[in-house]
Amino acid sequence: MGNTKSGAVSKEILEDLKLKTKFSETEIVQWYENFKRQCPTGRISQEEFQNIYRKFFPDSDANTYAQHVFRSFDTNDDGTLDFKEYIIALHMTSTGKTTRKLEWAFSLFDVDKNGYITKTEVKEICTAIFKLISKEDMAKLPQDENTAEKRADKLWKYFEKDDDDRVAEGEFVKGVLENDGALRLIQYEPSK
Ligand SMILES: [Ca+2]
Ligand SMILES: [Ca+2]
Repeated sequence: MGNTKSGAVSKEILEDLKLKTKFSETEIVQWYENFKRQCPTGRISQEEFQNIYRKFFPDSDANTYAQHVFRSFDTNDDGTLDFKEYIIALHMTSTGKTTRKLEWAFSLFDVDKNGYITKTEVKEICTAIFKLISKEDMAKLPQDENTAEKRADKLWKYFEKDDDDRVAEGEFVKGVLENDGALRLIQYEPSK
């Protein structure tokens, strides 16, 4: 309702998004209308983003993980997600086991954004993932991955690096693509 004209997505952003994602113009326009309805300011703050995550994980502490995800999506580092960042995030996280998704996973693990992942960063993200895991799922974890440290150790082994080495993006993507075990450890999907 109201003035729909001024609320339309700009041609420039539209073209850019069509290029960067496989979404159609119709899809992008629809998402934009949705986005504007739910987020009239046109920007999602970290707090709003955390609130969204909390709804998906009502029985656990999603805050730390949500902070990391937010950081990985906020590509221009201005502390908010605009429509473009939001759509690219949607594109990267919804396309399954693709190189694109793994590049995003890499940026999630690269906490200090220096282009490499260290074992300390892997531990940090594993700790955040652990806070997401529900009590029920926690009880079902295998012995060798039932703490954040063990999960990080196990994941790190897939990259065949020393503890003080670092993993570049290509090595990360390759390591995860070649090992289903690694793919499972970089994420948490609730069992139901
Ligand atoms: Ca931003
Ligand atoms: Ca890093």
